[in-house]
Amino acid sequence: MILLDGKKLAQKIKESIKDEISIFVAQGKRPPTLSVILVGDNPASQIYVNKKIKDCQEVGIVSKPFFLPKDITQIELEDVIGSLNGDDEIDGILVQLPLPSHIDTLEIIQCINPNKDVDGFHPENVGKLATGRKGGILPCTPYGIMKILQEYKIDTFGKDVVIVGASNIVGKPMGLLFLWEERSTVTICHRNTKDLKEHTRGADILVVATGVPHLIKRDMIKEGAVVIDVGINRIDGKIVGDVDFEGLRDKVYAITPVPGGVGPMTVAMLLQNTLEVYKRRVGIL
Ligand code: BQF
Repeated sequence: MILLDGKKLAQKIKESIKDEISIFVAQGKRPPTLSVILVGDNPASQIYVNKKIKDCQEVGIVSKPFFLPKDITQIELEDVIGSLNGDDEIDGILVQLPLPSHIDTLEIIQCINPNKDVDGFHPENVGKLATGRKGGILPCTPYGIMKILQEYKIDTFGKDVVIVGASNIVGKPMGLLFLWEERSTVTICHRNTKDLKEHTRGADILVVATGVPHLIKRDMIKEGAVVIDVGINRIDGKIVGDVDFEGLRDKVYAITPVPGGVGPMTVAMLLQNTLEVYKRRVGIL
């Protein structure tokens, strides 16, 4: 069994981002700048935002945090984004999800300048992903998963890929990315899928992003499959994935651990996207 060490790969990517930025700064350029917006006090969101701020600092990206009250109105939040859109010193805008339920999330995402949309959630970037057009920004988690597969030389050509979970953040963009250049045959399963096991057992590559702890059991996969676990579930103090890692470990070809698998790669690709939009803005690309 090959352990797909996302933490190690994320560290390597962060090193190269750091080196690249230090060269730009030595040339007298301003550093990349990412604004990070957190609305309310969701504890998990606070942890993620703090991790992103810390990782920015580690690689030389200036982060500008905005901690906004949970009762902020739609218009007020849109105004904050509007002012960041118009600020030439800001390269990237990140709105931490989920937003409070009185906020229309899709409407907020639409307000972000697509050239500053480091999460890749704006419809213009989603459209470019869907049509295979270059020049868009890829969503961090699917992008990070592709980097893991590349790093471990796991070819996607002609493979049967099954994705469990059809979210706009992971499942759907992941499917579109596997479909690029018609490389893989993609099935996306979700909560209304009739017989989940029937699909997952056919997967050469299985990506699971459901938020259901240990949903995927040993009898649900094919021998020698590659299993990518996107789940992060807190169960009495312990963090577990959507995959029963211990049950699967001697049946798979390769598998990501939780923690230390996909999660660190998501944050690394956020930094990568921030560097990318910075280079476009400053005219390096
Ligand atoms: C690790 C996220 C669900 C909902 C909103 C490292 C992260 C997580 C795990 C992290 C995630 C998940 C993030 C590990 C960002 C990934 O060592 O295993 C890093 O910070 N993530 C988010 O911003 O919003 C979420 C999951």
